Amino acid sequence: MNYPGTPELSAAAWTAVGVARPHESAELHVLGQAAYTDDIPEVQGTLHAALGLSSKAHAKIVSVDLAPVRAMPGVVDVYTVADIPGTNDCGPIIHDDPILADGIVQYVGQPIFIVVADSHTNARRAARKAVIEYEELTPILTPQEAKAAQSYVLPPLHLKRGDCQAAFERAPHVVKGQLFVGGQEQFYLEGQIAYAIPKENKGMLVQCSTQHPSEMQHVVAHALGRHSHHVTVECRRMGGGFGGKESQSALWAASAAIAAAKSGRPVKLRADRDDDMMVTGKRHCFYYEYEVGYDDSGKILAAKVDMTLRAGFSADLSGPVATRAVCHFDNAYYLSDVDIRAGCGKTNTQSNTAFRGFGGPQGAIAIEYVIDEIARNLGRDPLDIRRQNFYGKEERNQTPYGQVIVDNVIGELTAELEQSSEYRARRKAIDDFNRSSPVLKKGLALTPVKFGIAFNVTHLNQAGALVHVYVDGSVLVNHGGTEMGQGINTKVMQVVAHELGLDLEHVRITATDTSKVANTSATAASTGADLNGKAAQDAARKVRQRLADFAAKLHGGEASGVQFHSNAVHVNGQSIPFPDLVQKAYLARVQLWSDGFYATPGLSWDPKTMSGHPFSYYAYGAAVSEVVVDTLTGEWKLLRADALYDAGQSLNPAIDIGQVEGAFIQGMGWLTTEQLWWNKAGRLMTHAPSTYKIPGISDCPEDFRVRLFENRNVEDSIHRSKAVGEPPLLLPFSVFFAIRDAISSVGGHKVNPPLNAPATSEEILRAIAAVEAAS
Ligand code: MTE
Ligand code: LUZ
Ligand code: MOS
Repeated sequence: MNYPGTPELSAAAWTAVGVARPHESAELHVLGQAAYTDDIPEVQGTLHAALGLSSKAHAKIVSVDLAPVRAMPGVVDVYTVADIPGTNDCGPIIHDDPILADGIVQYVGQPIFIVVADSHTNARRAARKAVIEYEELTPILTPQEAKAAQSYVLPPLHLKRGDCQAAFERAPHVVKGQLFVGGQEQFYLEGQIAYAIPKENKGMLVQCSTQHPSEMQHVVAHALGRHSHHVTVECRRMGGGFGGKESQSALWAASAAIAAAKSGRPVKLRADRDDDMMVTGKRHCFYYEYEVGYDDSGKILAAKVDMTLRAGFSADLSGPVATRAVCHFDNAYYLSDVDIRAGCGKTNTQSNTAFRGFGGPQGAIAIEYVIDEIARNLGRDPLDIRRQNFYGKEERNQTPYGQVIVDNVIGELTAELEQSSEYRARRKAIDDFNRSSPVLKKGLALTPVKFGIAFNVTHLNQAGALVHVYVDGSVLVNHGGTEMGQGINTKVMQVVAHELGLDLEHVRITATDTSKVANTSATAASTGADLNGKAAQDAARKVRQRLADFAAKLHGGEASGVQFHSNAVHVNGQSIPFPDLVQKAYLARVQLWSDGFYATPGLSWDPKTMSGHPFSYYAYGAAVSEVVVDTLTGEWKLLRADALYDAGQSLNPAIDIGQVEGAFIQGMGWLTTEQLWWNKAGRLMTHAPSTYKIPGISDCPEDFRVRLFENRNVEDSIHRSKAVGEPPLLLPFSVFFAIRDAISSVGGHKVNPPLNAPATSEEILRAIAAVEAAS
């Protein structure tokens, strides 16, 4: 292998991590050459599948006539629950998630049968022709209805600390109210897809767009009544996952595999956008009832919240989502006496699932809403009330669930942002503007973020990797994480290149494959680079150690003195090009590949008491947003946003800034324009981009200043970096509260605008009317 033009650097100057590098597939992305699951060349004889969906929210199935489906052009076969060779279940934790409806349907969009045909279009046309008779049952659609009916998919969660009752009695002021925060569709650009190819002797290869290949492997094996070793799942990349492909790729993988097993032919199941939105779960909407006591300075003395999530018809990941919501209700604030409840309301809607933040955003926004109200009630700037309640460093530093915070930088980070965004000067300018502007009103808000990093299910915090050094000196890495655009492969390549002293172009990463690294966790909880980076580092270090031993044996000196940098191995005063040493090592029969493993240390969690040390560390951030609202139409615009995010010692600042920007805009969409709306019969009416509005480029602020906070992880994370995938989704709380601030100016900041999320134009007008009526 040729290593052209690499400058000779000293060991100290050489690094492959901590530097801005383009995404490993950036060029392929823009050239249209990056292969997604649907781009894999189809095997001869491939059939195409479509799902037949329930048209009722809650009903017994009286009869299903599939003859009209079979009679459609191109149809090869139709499969129902009776055709599933193994278990009819694709639930990730609790087994309440049928692949195909069995006698009862529980939401509009629930799959009842699989039709396979000679083309995608023929399969879709045929799927609509079934004649299904239902006996309707009463549906429960909203979290409020679920709460009233005590309809839950899991026992409610309860976290208590201190003595709320006594603290309320001491509190001079109390704020009490309700809030509704809507859900969100993941809207990955590449929809759900699986392509199942039968192999010899019960083998099944499933190419699948998934964040969780190992779980797809297990679900497919169960559905087929086979062992895990029969099933291989592979994913080179996703066109976005955002949590929507953590558990809910399973239905598609299992359906394609069932059809492939039954027909004996390769089967591709690609959801079109409407079906994808009708069938799969979304971010949970939350309904909150809160009561918070505080003193004259705005310090919170007692906080009580009861959250009800819309779980949908089955448990899916709602338990861990609710747990994360409970563990993020504190956000950046010390709450001495708390009583936090969360109930996963069972409703006749899609089974809600992971979405970037995983309940964290829903937990934290409630306390931010309350703090916003306290500030208005006291006539103070909300930033001052926030600061008043921040976690301390030596005291007031234990979370309600018992973890002591040892890495708190929220004070410094917020102070830096307050300065750099000129928060105080702009606050004054906005007050002046609003006094002379009767229709257009501006608003400003600064909101902080603290986000716990680790799966809150402890055993999931593990990862594996393989590093192969080939005889020509080129390196191939395989790890258990999946690439969904977030740049995990780029970061893992950097980590391996760093260990072996190579430039990035000598390292390549292959598709995630259950036959390479076994028993992997989902790429989720923002831990992908943390876990797989460490596992790959472990593997690379083992190879490096063998090479160092060999080099010292060959050239003298201590193995511990051998250095790897500048694409060469430096031993006893000599520099040997990496490929040359590798070649010699191979001939000397040195093992040039290795596995690696990592398990995050120090984690514990007791679900019964809801206490322990669930997070490895916390990531911090803050953002300032300035908006202008048209009080006659409810239209608004984000004029400027400043975000400061703590990525520790960033592995790749370019990728991390991209993650912060993307999460900010995605979170802004959740809180403003993206509205999920079900009709009275429980049919999701916003199931396409025509009716569901995600942010476009014109919604991004012209003035968008994203920076990384200078920091270093106090935990021994991979190169002292911090996770970046999810936490910045909470930064656009500042947009929501800036809108609320603008609305509040209509009443001279005397009345708390009752603003639910998403703050659509209609919701903004409703809140303005309420403020005017109360002023
Ligand atoms: N970025 C892109 N471009 N696409 C995605 O689907 N998913 C987010 C985040 N950033 C996502 C993304 C979610 S939900 C998670 S949990 C993390 O990436 C997962 O990747 P990581 O752990 O490697 O950061
Ligand atoms: N916990 C968590 C989880 O914090 N984030 C996740 O994505 C997750 N997924 C499954 C189970 N627990
Ligand atoms: Mo992300 S919601 O943890 O996949």
